[in-house]
Amino acid sequence: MNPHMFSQPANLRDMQITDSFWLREMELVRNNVIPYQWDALNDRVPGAAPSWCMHNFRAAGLQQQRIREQGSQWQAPVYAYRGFNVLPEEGEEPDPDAFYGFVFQDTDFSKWIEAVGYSLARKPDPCLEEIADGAIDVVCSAQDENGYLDTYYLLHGMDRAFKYLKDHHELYCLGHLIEGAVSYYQATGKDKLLRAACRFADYVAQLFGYGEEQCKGYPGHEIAEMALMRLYEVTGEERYRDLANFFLDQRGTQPHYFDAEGHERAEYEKRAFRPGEYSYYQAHKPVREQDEAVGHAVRAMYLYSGMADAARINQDESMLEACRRLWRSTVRDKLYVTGGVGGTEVGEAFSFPFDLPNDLAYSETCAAIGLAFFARRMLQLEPISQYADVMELALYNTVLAGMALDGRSFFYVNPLSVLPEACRRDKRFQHVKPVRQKWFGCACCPPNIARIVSSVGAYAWTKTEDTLFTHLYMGGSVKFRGLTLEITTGMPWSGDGEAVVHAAAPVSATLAFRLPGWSRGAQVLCEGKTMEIRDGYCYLSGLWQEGDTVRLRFPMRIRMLTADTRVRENTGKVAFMRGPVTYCMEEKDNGAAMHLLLADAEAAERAQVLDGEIEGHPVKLLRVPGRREKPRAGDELYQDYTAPEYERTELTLIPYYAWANRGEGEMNVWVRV
Ligand code: FUB
Ligand code: ZN
Repeated sequence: MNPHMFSQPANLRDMQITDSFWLREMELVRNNVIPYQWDALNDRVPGAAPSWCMHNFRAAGLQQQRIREQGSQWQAPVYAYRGFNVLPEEGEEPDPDAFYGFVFQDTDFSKWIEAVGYSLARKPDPCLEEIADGAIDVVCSAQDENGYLDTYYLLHGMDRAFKYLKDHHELYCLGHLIEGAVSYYQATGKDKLLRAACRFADYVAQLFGYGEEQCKGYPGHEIAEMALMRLYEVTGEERYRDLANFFLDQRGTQPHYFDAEGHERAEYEKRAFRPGEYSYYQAHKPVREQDEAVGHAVRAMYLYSGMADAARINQDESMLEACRRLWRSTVRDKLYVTGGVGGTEVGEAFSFPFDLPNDLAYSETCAAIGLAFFARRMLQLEPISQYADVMELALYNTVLAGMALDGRSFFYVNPLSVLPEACRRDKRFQHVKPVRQKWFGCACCPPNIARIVSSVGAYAWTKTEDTLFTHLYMGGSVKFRGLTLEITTGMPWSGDGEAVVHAAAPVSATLAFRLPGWSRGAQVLCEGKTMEIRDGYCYLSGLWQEGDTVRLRFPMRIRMLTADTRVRENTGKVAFMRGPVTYCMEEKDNGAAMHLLLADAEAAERAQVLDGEIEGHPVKLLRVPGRREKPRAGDELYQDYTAPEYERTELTLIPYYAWANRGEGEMNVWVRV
């Protein structure tokens, strides 16, 4: 562990992204997704499942008002517990005082405001800020006098608050609230929401801890850990770091808190206690002893991110070791070639090593986002280019595939092979959608995309006292120690680019550039500086002056990849990548029955890269020599074997992130060879 190398993300207000690829995504989020999501949060999207999010905050705000007005006369309404997802009964008019939606519905707002904050940090917008301030007023009006702020319990009655840590999401709501509040504060300097988040965190910090009277529990769905660490870094208040450490250190210890909670719950519900399987929650053992990425994939990624923050902030070697092991398990054994994670729908979870089904994949958009969180935090701890390679893979592929090119519909699940008929007719595929959806009752993914896309610059650059790291290449500029580094690049279609220094006076600094793992013969060229290559980064140190130029030469070739043979699904198949972009075939270009298509063994050398356009969005297409196996359909299902016959053809591949933008059809990432 080398604390001298610990880095912090560059401030979004110190950078400008002008990149034609990422700026488009950011503008899409700013102009389409954020307003659309605001409508969704207010249940104003025709034909989409209602969110109930702002409804709940308004209802809880009204309740707070009544409490204030009626004082001790006020009688809390008694609503029967109606489950994890509360919906109005068939034909019932929604009750303006009641809670609806998932137990974590508040987080729709928190993720939205987080994206708004990042977007405002990039580009002020008084109109948007006014809407956001209004929303913050509504949210803050719902907060209890003691600081508690989760509308599910505020509206259902507080007697059972914090009694379902394993399955309900109060601490998850706290985590997202903190993330949103910090983002908005950093962008605007306005601290109303930050103060509300601190009050909620303070309340939780009083209740949870090692004290005799305090609760020994921790979140069933992680995120509070990394959020509290962030709150600590922003406010300097040690109690937030201590609370995060408490949650991490308690997790999975014996006697098991979830057992104790389960007994209490069973008694309350007058039923027998059912012992649980806690690996779903990554609580099967203490975090420092964990070595395999298991359970619900989003939870896992958020936990590991919090652990990486803790390792850095506490300079905790054993925590770092655990993070390294979990990283390796994730990317060595359980990562899709699209940068997605989570092989099974059962529990939205990781499966066993190398179990990476293409058509039944879960690969939730949020999990890929979580992987990028984890990767960036590992980079902050130790700048090793593999972390950035994986972060880039997740961002350019599964994260972007989660959103349509027009920003108006979304994928929750990101399969690597789709047969629309199977999605319609086979219940095993009910989680797989062949087209993006406008919104989801459980709308975790769309606002998560909005927040990561709006803050992508914080993944591109991190800095120490004397070193600025460029992890991802995107056009734009970033300020560092009195200089501005301006990058031009053709990414993701060309690896060549340039970084030019602007400085009024010479600045002594180190500029570190990642050598992308996908590039063979990557070169960073610069005159007059000391150069060192370490862990996949090129470090250039010296006195930087106006006009100093670093040339980036990252040859980009078509790569034809084969999987470890333990990935049973992919034996005899290949996947194509170019730079950080993973490709796929769509029925629209290749016809139906794509399982009969084969790529030639030497396809990578003979493939062509073509300029194309998908829904007005410029892309590079791949044209790959291959064959089509002649169909064999007779009277009998089974026949005596004869060698298959093939006809020559060319396969057309498009970037995976752009699939399903031209109607419904088959899609395959892995192709027979
Ligand atoms: O439980 C909250 C969120 O909903 C999870 O992160 C997602 O996987 C979805 O289950
Ligand atoms: Zn999600």
